[in-house]
Amino acid sequence: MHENIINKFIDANILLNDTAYQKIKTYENSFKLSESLIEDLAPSKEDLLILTGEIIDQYIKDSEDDLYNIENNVQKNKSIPQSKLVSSLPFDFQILRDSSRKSYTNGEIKDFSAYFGSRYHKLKEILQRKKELKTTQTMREAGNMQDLVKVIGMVNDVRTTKNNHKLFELEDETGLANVLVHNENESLFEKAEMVVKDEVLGVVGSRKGSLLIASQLINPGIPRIDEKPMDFSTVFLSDTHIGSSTFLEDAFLNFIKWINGESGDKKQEKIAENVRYLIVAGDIVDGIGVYPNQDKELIIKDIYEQYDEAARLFGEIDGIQIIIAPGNHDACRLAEPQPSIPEEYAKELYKLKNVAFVSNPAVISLEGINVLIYHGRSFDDFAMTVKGMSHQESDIIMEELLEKRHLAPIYGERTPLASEVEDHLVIEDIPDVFHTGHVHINAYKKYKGIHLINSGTFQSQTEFQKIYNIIPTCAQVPVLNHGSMKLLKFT
Ligand code: D5M
Ligand code: FE
Ligand code: ZN
Repeated sequence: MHENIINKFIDANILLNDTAYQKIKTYENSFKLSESLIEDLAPSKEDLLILTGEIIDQYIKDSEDDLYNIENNVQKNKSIPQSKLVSSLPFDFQILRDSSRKSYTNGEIKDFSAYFGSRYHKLKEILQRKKELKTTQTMREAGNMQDLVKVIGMVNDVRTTKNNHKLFELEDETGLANVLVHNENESLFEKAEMVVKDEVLGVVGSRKGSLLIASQLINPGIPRIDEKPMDFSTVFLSDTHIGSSTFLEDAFLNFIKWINGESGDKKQEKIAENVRYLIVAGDIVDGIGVYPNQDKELIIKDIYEQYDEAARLFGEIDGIQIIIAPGNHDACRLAEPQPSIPEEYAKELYKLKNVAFVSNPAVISLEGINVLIYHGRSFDDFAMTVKGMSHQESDIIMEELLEKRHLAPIYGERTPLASEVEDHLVIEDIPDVFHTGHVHINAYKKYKGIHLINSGTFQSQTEFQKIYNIIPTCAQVPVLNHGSMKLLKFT
């Protein structure tokens, strides 16, 4: 394990001195600390960084500094909150991708095949940009070849053989291939354990009878991106579940006071001054009839009144552009892509001048920073089917979604997908920020230069979550403050 850590640092051109090594080794979560040190400090290819104990102490201190507790310490003698001055600048906010107006389906079988065709072609094109997959064979051609074979296909089926090898059925328009990944090939086998049904994958291998023995599994993948400067701040929310008796109203009111510049210490007030945008990634209200006996936990039992209450609360927020996407509790079609919350349910919210509604998923640009918003329903499927994945660490799932370039590859499990003529869940452009919710547990990681953010919840544990042993992290709000992550805790 510890040798593994050292090798990871060496691969990233970072050498550890003895004290640095001891500090990492004895840290509570040494694996996570190593990962973030490598991500944040990684020198360029030609440089070498020597990591000392002092650098690590400072790094840990700075990270802990990012966690603030905001008690209800309302400030007196305040004239105009600074946020109002900052927000007098015009917002530079654009919706880059929104499926609300493009999404039509009549649910016929021919749409179903068009849908998978669209997914396959979009992802194949991304895969073929890779040098290993510039020239590939179709499944039919590969069936007649003896030596090295390169194919691109959609995974129909994933199985573990009785000898504990992995076997996939891979399909393109011309036929099928049975791909075998030997368990002796450890690193390849590890990758094979991440493969899920209906993703699109490149395979390099050789034929053996009716099998294709894989030597490489290739994801569409993403490159490392350069971070763009951000001279403003964005607040990320999701899963407020307004209308539920478990909605933490007091903490939320405290959050509103902070964002309006009316509470918090000097440091927190400074962050609030910079906030120009607030994104809500779904489940803004608790909805009705979402799970059995939900009504027993509702304080507002009418969906229209739930949105009225949301309008009352979000209406308190001043001088900030708010962007709202739906989740599986909102009054929307459940099948993804979900169109934006309909105006008929949320009349009062629609009256607020500073609120915009987008689909789930959606891509928006905030002053040139591209944010991919996705509620996160497919996390349930990943947590249930992929070894090592869980609701607790949605950042690991988010990484894998980016590498697969698809937000919800698994069809027909917990995530309902609309069989459209176009697959809107393919991740076509690399975002600067990937914002999700749904799991009710905060997560943050910088991955290949992209901020992966799960914004937690303002709902305490429900009866349903007790059954699944989901322990939510409540009222903790991530803020990307001039490009650096702060987590503000509201009590
Ligand atoms: O989701 C609240 C929490 O419950 C979140 O952690 C995901 C989890 N959840 C929701 N539905 C399921 C299913 N079907 N299986 C497993 N876990 C699930 P929310 O969308 O707010 O109800
Ligand atoms: Fe939720
Ligand atoms: Zn949800």
